[in-house]
Amino acid sequence: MDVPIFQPELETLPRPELEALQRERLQERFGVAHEALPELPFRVKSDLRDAYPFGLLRVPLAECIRIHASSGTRGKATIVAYTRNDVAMWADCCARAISAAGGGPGTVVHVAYGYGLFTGGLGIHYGAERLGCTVVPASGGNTPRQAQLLEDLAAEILCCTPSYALAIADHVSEPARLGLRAGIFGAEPWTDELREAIEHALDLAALDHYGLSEIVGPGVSFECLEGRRGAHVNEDHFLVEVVDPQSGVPLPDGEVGELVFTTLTKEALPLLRYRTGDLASLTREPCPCGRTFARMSRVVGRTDDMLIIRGVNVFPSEIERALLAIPELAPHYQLVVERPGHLDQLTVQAELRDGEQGGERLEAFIEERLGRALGLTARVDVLRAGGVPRSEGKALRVLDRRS
Ligand code: DLL
Repeated sequence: MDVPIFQPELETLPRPELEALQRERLQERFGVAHEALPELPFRVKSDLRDAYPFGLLRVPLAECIRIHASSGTRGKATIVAYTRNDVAMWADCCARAISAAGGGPGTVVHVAYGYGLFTGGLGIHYGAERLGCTVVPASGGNTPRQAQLLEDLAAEILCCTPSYALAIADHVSEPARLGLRAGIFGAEPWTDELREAIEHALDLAALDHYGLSEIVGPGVSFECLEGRRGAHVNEDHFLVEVVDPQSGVPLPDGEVGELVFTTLTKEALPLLRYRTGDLASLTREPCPCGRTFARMSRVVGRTDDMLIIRGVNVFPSEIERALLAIPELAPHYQLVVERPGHLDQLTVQAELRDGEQGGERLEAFIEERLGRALGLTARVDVLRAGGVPRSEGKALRVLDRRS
């Protein structure tokens, strides 16, 4: 496979040079020596909330050309701002990702991430323009029309949340009639099992894409077509650490912990050691694509989305993996947690594939499977095809009705 690299002089920089560049930028931006980093305090989301809206800006607001906000699904939204240089750097980061998905000048890129305060739409859009692609700014919503546009305009790359990719696929009868080659999917957790389901439903290579508004938006890390085992962190702009979520002590490569980022080039809203709440591991092993940037694993969970059900720790991703291994089920589900009396009750709402038969035997079988995978009793409701609500952006997987 020969996929061009957008900025090879940076993306394939030998690691000693890359690390020297990081040290230099850390010193220049924050006056901090790299060795001193593990001793420094963390920044957290509440620092941004407390400084709402512009308390952490390091430049006058008049020098900012763009405002975005985090989706605010976990409390009040946080405001982020970008200088002109920040927007240009961000576009480069997203252009790298699109290039790694096989995009280039003239590639039709369909962006179905939401446009607006959410960073997904405009972030990827600027990256695609930077690369010289032909961008279809579809945004979210009107799903049947999305499917029609994909076919009519022959987009080769689809960008949206993985759950929305599946919702679009509901309206595609013959995936092979679309010209899709790759998908850039992120903004929410997903598993390799869901990757397979999407690849099958849309006949494309599905790539993971990670980012968060506080750091920049999309473009923090991206998978390449050749590797497809972890997302390259744009390490010339974002220094990444993985720390023990309890003690805050940095962990070695390969161990799962909380991702912490330091922005090395951002002007408007630089952040030193920002704790993301996202759990993943890192590897610096070489990748067949030639990029030297460290790769992060999939986000396996969040420090705050672990469900504690009757004392048992459960990550929604474990349930996703168990459900998607059952051939009768479609890749849509929702988890409902209630406390009808004194005890928590988890109900897993799964969905039948078109043409499959449900019934009590299937439900009992799934309950048994989940029991073995999670060490926990869950009630299972198998809904007819189309029964689980579809999302247009980030899927709402968990309805916690306990409080
Ligand atoms: O979701 C930015 C983005 C847009 C990323 C488009 C990728 C594609 P926020 O709304 O601030 O920003 O949400 C950030 O979403 O801390 C993770 O918990 C989660 N997240 C983002 N990408 C992934 C991913 C955007 N690939 C929060 N896998 C992050 C798992 C992800 N979780």
